[in-house]
Amino acid sequence: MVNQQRQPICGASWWWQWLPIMLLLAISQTTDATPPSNGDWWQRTVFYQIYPRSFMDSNGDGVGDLPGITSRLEHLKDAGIGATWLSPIFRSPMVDFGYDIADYTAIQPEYGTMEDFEALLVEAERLGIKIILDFVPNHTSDQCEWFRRSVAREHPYTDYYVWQDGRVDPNGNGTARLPPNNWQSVFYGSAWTLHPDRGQYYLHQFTAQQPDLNFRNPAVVEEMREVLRFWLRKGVAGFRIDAVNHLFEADGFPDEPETGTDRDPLSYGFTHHIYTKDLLEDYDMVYQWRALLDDWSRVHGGDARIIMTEAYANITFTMKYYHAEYDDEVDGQPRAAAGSHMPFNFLLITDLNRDSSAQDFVYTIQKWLTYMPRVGATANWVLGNHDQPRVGTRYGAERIDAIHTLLLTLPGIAVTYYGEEIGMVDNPDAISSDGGGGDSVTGASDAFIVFSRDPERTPFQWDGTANAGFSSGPTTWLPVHPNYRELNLAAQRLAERSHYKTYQALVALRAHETFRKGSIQLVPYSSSVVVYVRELAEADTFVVVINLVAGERAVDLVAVFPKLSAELSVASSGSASNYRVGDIVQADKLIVGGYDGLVLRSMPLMSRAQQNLDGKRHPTPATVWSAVKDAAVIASIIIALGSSYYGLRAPWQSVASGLAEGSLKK
Ligand SMILES: *[C@@H]1O[C@H](CO)[C@@H](O)[C@H](O)[C@H]1NC(C)=O
Ligand SMILES: *[C@@H]1O[C@H](CO)[C@@H](O)[C@H](O)[C@H]1NC(C)=O
Ligand SMILES: CC(=O)N[C@H]1CO[C@H](CO)[C@@H](O)[C@@H]1O
Ligand SMILES: [Ca+2]
Ligand SMILES: [Ca+2]
Repeated sequence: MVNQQRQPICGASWWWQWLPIMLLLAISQTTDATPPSNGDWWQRTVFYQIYPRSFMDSNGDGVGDLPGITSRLEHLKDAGIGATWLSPIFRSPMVDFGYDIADYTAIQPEYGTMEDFEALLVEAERLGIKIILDFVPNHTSDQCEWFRRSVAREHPYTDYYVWQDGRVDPNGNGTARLPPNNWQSVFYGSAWTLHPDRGQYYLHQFTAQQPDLNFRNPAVVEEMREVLRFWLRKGVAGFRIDAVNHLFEADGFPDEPETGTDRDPLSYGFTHHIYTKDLLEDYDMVYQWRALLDDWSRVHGGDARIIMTEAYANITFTMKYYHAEYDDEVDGQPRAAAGSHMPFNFLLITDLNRDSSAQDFVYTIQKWLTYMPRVGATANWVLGNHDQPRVGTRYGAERIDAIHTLLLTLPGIAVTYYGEEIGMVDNPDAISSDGGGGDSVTGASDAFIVFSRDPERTPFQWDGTANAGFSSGPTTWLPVHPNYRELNLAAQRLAERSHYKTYQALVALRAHETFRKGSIQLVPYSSSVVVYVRELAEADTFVVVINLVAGERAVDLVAVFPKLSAELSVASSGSASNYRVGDIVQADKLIVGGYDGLVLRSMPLMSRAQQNLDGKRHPTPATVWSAVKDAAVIASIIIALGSSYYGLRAPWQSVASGLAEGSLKK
């Protein structure tokens, strides 16, 4: 009787037992079919944004500068960072702290000289750190020589900017004029300002001191190309391009349709920006700049020069920056154009915060991976910048390590804003401070800039000495956060565990080939726990467990990832975690502490598959059950991922190729 009952289970079980192994083989085969290369330098490294005013002051005037940056580049090396992009360092009246450029090829005097910049490049080269510059093509400062000459209608500058006559005011006395149309500035108010000397209105999508360049004028396009060449000759590794989706405006300057949701006609939300944002010409300009950089690298040799693009746009628009494929063909191949290496992914900033659930995290991360082109694209994750509250302020200081665990173990490139590696938080005192002009564009109504941006721009906290070691002067341009005596780099380097130590360890860990090339499967384990597995054939498998809430949580990882080894070793943990690196945990009964972020290492896939094949173990009810769960989970993942995007192949296959190392090679 007992035997009769067992028989069918064994009979039916043979293929269940083999299913996971067949799937494992399928995975390894698909991975072998497209051997992942080691990737280019920019696909392997962590990028770090330096806000030059706030990084390090070398001469005691309270303002950060280039020699200051040079003196502290060792810190980036120590953290494991391989590239940094500098917010604008060019000559500027600083109405928008350097995003209003008066001379694209001169250094702002308070930041130093061209020699200082060259010295910075030399030191960066010595340390193996790439320097990326901020390129602000949409507008210049109204103090720019080009603008002065354009106002005076001096050839060839007459049409360097976007000039229009005013409209006759229907309620006026006949000479009164109104702005040419209903377009608003991102920073509130009409996008048009009348220039009395020229008697015409000029367009400014940002502040009135930032007149938009006229990209429909080929001379302007060529000027900007020359700016890129100027800095390439100096030896920079590429450019981060600012506000790239505002470059072009529609011909004929038609009124924009009203949204109907915002009553204030001067507010940016009053209209749909269909004629001033995300125009097709914007993408084309990026493809042209990419071609310039690729040509440069071909002619001059050396590592690829790269483009990072900033555009707060919806996901379909953002993805178009990666590359274009056209309907026609060239030499029998579909005509294509490469674009941005990194269209900035702001989803961790715009779509998630301290109130987000595990489902929100999984959905948001999956969103980028789902919309990203399947080949020739590398994912990127931007956690912060100078326009956004800091991570500890947005997500809560207690989640800093957990969020860094996420950032640094997702597939693709990670971008860190200065100070986040030590868990700096916003300094609310910075709002009221004068700050040498304060945040001139406070009151901005764009969805992404709500309050003053100064609190997240305060000086880097190097140590516990006066001004946090940032400046030897009597004052600093923005007040140092009062928590600097406890929260500073020197203290965190000395401590056995700290935000910095966690960050540094994660950066080192992500050099592992599984993080660089492996697939990802994400699961909301519960509403408060995110888990995902990163795997690559013949390499270690890693599981990441993020607990978003204060309470301890019990997690049965085997229930969601049946192929894991029974025991896992801790590869990284948060600075307040109960676990230390090297601790062994049970995959089926893991207790994860409040706000902890854990990276756990499992045995490599292939060796386990091999063991199973060699061992020819007899199926026990446990192995049968685990195989059933295995199949059920895989089926649910296929359903979850959706067959239209992933095709009808194993989900692993397209996820792996979706991670797509390799730039769009031409
Ligand atoms: C007409 O109105 C404009 C603007 O309100 C004003 O500057 C100008 O002096 C007025 N002209 C006459 C003739 O009243
Ligand atoms: C992005 O906006 C465009 C234009 O409004 C629209 O066609 C497209 O569907 C949007 N994409 C998403 C994902 O909402
Ligand atoms: C994140 C970022 O760089 N934002 C900038 C976008 O462009 C405007 C105008 O140049 C700046 O004010 C923002 O700081
Ligand atoms: Ca200084
Ligand atoms: Ca523009």
